[in-house]
Amino acid sequence: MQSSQKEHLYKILVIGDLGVGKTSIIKRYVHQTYSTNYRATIGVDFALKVLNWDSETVRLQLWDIAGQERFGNMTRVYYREAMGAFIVFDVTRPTTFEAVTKWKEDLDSKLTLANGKSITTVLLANKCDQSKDILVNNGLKMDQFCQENGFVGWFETSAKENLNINEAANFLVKHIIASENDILKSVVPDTISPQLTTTTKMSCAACFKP
Ligand SMILES: Nc1nc2c(ncn2[C@@H]2O[C@H](COP(=O)(O)OP(=O)(O)OP(=O)(O)O)[C@@H](O)[C@H]2O)c(=O)[nH]1
Ligand SMILES: [Mg+2]
Repeated sequence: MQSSQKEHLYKILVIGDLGVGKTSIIKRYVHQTYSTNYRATIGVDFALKVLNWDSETVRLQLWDIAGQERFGNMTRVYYREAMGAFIVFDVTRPTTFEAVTKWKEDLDSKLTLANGKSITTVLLANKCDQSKDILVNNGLKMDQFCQENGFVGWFETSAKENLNINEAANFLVKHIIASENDILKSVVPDTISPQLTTTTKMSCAACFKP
């Protein structure tokens, strides 16, 4: 029965510099469409993607944040309660890769999970249909960059040719579910510890008489 199915709702941020392809990636992922026209996002847009995940339902609430917001003060508001993020750059424009660490710092400084860790973040090297950038071709260097900067992984994507977008999303969801279990584990011991201390003080049986 559908009503007995477990459901997850995750807020996912999609951030990165102007024109790197955030909106195109989301449109491709959610609506299976692509356009060469560029219309800059103003503020934030939303999209919902529903996934069947084993026998459960995962709803991804995708927050498509305008590249120009890096220079504004609204990101703190947009980031609130997100569980995961994609940081996107354009492989044909090195300045958008340089901005990746700025976006990551902005995110980590404004949002942490209940266990104090930063949210699960995946790096997307988009427009890989256009250019084989030296940086991205050197996979080892990218792996190291991810490790040093707190990304769980990276993917070469193309919204135009529909490359690796589903794979990147599944990878992100898998890591979010793992981190959610981690948070639950870290919270439970705190709630039961007061009961443990009372049991050590049960030296006087009379105290427990009605
Ligand atoms: N060749 C190629 N072009 C792409 C790809 N993804 C996006 N584009 C093009 O890049 C331009 C910008 O794409 P958008 O998705 O609007 O970029 P954005 O990151 O949402 O930009 P802002 O909303 O301004 O932050 C558009 O003209 C797209 O057609 C891709 O994978 N390959
Ligand atoms: Mg956009």
